[in-house]
Amino acid sequence: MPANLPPQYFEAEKRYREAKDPQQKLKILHEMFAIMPKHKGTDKLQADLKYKISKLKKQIQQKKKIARRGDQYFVEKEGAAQVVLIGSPNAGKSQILASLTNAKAEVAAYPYTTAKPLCGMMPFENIQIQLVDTPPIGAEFMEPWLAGIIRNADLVSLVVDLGSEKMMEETSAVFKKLEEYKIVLELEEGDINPLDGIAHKKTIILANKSDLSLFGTNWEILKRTYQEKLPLFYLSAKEKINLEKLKRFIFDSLKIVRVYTKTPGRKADFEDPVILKAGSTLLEAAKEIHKDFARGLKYARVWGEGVFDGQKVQKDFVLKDGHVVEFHI
Ligand SMILES: Nc1nc2c(ncn2[C@@H]2O[C@H](COP(=O)(O)OP(=O)(O)O)[C@@H](O)[C@H]2O)c(=O)[nH]1
Ligand SMILES: [Mg+2]
Repeated sequence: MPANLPPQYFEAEKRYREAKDPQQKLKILHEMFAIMPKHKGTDKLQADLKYKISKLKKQIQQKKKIARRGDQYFVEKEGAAQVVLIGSPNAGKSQILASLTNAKAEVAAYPYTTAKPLCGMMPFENIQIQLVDTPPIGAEFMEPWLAGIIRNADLVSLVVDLGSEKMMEETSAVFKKLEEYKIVLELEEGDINPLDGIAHKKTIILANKSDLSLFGTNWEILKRTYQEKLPLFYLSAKEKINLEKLKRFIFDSLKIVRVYTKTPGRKADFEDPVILKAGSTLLEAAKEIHKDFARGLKYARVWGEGVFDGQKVQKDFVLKDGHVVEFHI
């Protein structure tokens, strides 16, 4: 049966797509639901809208919770993941934020320009990744609240200054300072041991200023010292060397997958992926969307890498980046 949607519905849908504020989006979704004629032909569309509404409500609720914590500088997570940029003074953290996002970071040749965290959204393909710029860390200084921000981030990017004569000293000072705050920078994220409270943070090293003449020497030293421990990547934020590859590198390091949901007989929504940890199963994806979804889940049909089109899969099926999923409840 055709849905026969009235023109007001399409007008509202257009406003929905253009709206940026989650509260506004939610209002429009309710409006769309009200306008839509309720009959067999719109069953799937109704379910789709209900799902979008519940997901958005959940997101808004989550934001409120975080805001209520009241920490002076707590950066609310936004987008697919949060990546914090840390490092010694003048390494180019603010320049990286400025080059990858629309944020107006203050870049300056003197240290301590950045006194507060500042964030911006880095577009990558169809998602946005949040970058957080922070004040410098050195042997003798670190803002105490920075520890909370690092602990909370999904990924730590340690920015290293390839143009500095003191690159190695500056870099090891960051590791040491963080250990005073019970933060260890590591290859993989680890659980916090309740006995020692140490946070093991998944970290990548971004070696910046590859345009400078010390690059060759310093990059070799850096690799020799750290390549067994942490993933390394060089770039020049200022001269825009390797920036596109950097976005991919950050995305890959986050180990997240994007899956797209569809309802039977309709196309997938490729604009609004569900973000999951790599290795997540179908059941975990369902939980991420809505607890009712997970409770009633029978099976799903999946399209994409490693499956044939519409392959029927069970709850323990591991989803891959780009998979299209049709849940059957
Ligand atoms: N040559 C060069 N200079 C850079 C690069 N990135 C940043 N800088 C310079 O390094 C200085 C410190 O940069 P900034 O982003 O403020 O460093 P932060 O203290 O880590 O935030 C500024 O003078 C920048 O112009 C780069 O890729 N190459
Ligand atoms: Mg700065």
